[in-house]
Amino acid sequence: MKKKTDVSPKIVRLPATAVSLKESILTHLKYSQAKDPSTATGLDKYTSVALAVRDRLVEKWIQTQKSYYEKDVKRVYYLSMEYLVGRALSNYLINLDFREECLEAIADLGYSLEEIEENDIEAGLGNGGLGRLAACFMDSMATLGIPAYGYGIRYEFGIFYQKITDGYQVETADNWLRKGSPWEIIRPEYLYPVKFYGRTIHSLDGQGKPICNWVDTRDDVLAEAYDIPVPGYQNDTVNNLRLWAARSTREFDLHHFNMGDYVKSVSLKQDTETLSKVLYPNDSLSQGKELRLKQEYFFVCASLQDIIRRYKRTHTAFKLFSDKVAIQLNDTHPSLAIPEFMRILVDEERRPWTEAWDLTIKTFAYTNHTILPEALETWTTDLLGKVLPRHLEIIFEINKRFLEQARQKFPNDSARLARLSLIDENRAKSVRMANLCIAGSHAVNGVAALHTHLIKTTIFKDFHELYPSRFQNKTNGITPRLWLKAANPRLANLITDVIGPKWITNLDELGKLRSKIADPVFCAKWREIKNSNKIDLSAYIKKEVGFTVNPDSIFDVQIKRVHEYKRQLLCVLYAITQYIRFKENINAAGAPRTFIFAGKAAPGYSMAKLIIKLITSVGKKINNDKQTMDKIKVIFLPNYCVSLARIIIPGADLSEQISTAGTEASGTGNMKLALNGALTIGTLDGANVEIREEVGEDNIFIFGLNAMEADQLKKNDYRPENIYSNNPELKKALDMIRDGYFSPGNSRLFQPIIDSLLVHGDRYLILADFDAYLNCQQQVEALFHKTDEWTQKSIINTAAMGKFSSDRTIAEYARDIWGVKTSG
Ligand code: D6G
Repeated sequence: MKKKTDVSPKIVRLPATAVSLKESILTHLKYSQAKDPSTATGLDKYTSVALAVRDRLVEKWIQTQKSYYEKDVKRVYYLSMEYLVGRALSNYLINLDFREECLEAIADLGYSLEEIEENDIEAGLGNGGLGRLAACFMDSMATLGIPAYGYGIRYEFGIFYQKITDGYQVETADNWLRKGSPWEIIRPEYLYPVKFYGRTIHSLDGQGKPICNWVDTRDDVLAEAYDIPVPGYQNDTVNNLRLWAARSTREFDLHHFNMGDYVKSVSLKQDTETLSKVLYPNDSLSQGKELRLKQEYFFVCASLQDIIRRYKRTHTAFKLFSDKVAIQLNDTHPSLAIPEFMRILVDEERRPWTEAWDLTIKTFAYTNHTILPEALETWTTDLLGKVLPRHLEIIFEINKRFLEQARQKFPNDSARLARLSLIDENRAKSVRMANLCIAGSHAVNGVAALHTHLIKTTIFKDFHELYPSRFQNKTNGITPRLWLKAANPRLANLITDVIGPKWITNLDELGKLRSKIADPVFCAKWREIKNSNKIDLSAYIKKEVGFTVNPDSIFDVQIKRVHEYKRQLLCVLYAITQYIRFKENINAAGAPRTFIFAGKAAPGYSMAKLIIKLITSVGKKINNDKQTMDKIKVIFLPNYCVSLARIIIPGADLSEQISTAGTEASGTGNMKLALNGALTIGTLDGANVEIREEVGEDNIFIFGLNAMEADQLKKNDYRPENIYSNNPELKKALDMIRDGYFSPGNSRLFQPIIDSLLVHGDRYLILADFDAYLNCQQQVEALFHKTDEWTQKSIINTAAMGKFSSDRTIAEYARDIWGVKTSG
């Protein structure tokens, strides 16, 4: 028999060439997918490409993680309930600088790029801005070489898929994992128990010290780790995003199994696993549901066990913990990490309370994302005490000690202490999670300058007076890798041709484009690119919703979650007014306009859903009106998501950022659109204020009440009905909605919208800002006719976006909050 020769295996670093990649793809097609080219489906091809690309990440991934241990670095842990990463493949190809080679390999193999992309399902594990911010931050942390970890939940169903049926939003489940994901690697060795319910027993230990046991828990689950690589941009860092999936603690429930009820025992297993089943589809709205509370605890409990396990690999005592660990809480959703960390230190590690609390404060930092009262999380003490009895006791103890300290600073001020308290004694007694976060963190930040000012002077005024040095601003940012290089290759290439590629990791470099505004050749190229992008977007619109739009019209874009405070309604009212003007005199109001809306509404938020129905109904009427159809269109594109944003944003002329001043904490869509050369029409809200500072007031359209004026108006005698009566154009638009012009056969359909404005006080001051908004749109019209000037302003907008790179934001967190170095 012929003897097999044993050649000692050598692992070679896989070359990043098209030839080698092609070979890897074919290897994966055969050995991972068990297919040959004649039987390979689109999914097989995609998976093989993805695995071949992933292979090229793996060595850096292993090496990065190993070096973190070897160097015993300080690690940053970003705890977020949401990560809206979008499609993975193109991200990876950009950051690995591997796109061209990959396209070549795909072409050589005769695969269609479209087919590959179609199978690259977007991971929509987030609702909107907050989740997308977490994804941008992961990208920047890796790019800046920060030893960072993202922790979150591996929802089986991410944000719902939005269909529009008969003009209404219809939600369908987003089964993103149905065909598996080649990017995640299961780590069954990291499996942590998470307990719920039960009761506490207090006693004394052998040395007479108090001890607490949490016993009789039920519905316990296990958290199982799935790792997703996060590469930096063309560096050797590959960080880890670790998402937890719920697993049953008992593969079989013994009782039922012994009774012979096999099916029941398996279905009980299913029940406990529902914990990581579905993302709550609410943005800026807290609902107080038990399952949500359990999700929040599930993920922080697993994450803390993992963080401590990793710390203990190189350290025995907790003394150095906060020198080696920084934990950032993305909003209050992970706030239970604070009492959980205290529980571990005090009950399990037997550390004294004061030492534990000191470590907690040094370790944790909290980002606030909203001042809307309905979004601030509270949990009733009844519910929290039932689900997590020990944690409620710890929160009470934290509160007792915290209020004692506050009382020393503010003696005889019981009203203030009631406001500072972690417990709201009014209404149903409940825990204020934001207060818990501020008490337990060394740094609290808002996400734009105005927002930070507002939290310091309104909702957290008392806290700011108690701990002035804890409060900081960290204006949000976006990653230029995704939002310019990947989303808008035409523009990215032009920019690189002119100023070189440094902007990709140093966005301030874009400032160099300012010198080009006087160069007519460059301006012409800039304009051509916008036009090409608009033509692409028009084709997408035609394909998706069947309407033909004019690429020469102003592409007026409002893309974001649908929420009353964001005021999609204001924009629709303007669209109706324009329509009436065109109807009355077709040559009246100048430039043709295409309004483009996209956004999801929370499934339980009926007013937001009705606003979607209004937009689609107005669109249906207007888009089919032969008299005006060349002048005005109203488009609603279904299922807004990262992939759709990438299609719309490069083709936008005008960016609508028109929230009531004082309501939008930052916004990041405003940054994405301006980075791609759209001009902003907006209020002085969120980061718009800073965008104005950067682009200059001549290059942005600002209108309406500022935050102080809006607040004053609401406190005083605001009478929207008077504005309605006194403004004939507004009145006409509202009357048309009320009288069923856009809802033939159902004239009362939109009555709740009218009532919200005229009967219920117009909480978001739409009527108060209407006139100013229309006047401002007039200026937009006038400028759009001056093509050269518009183009110059578009260039200036892109040129001025340096500040809004998430690299800048993350560098500030690293320096001011986490105390870690960046490689930049
Ligand atoms: C990633 C990459 C893998 C590494 C692991 C480390 O999955 O190579 O071993 O992270 O995880 P921890 O042990 O640091 O949790």
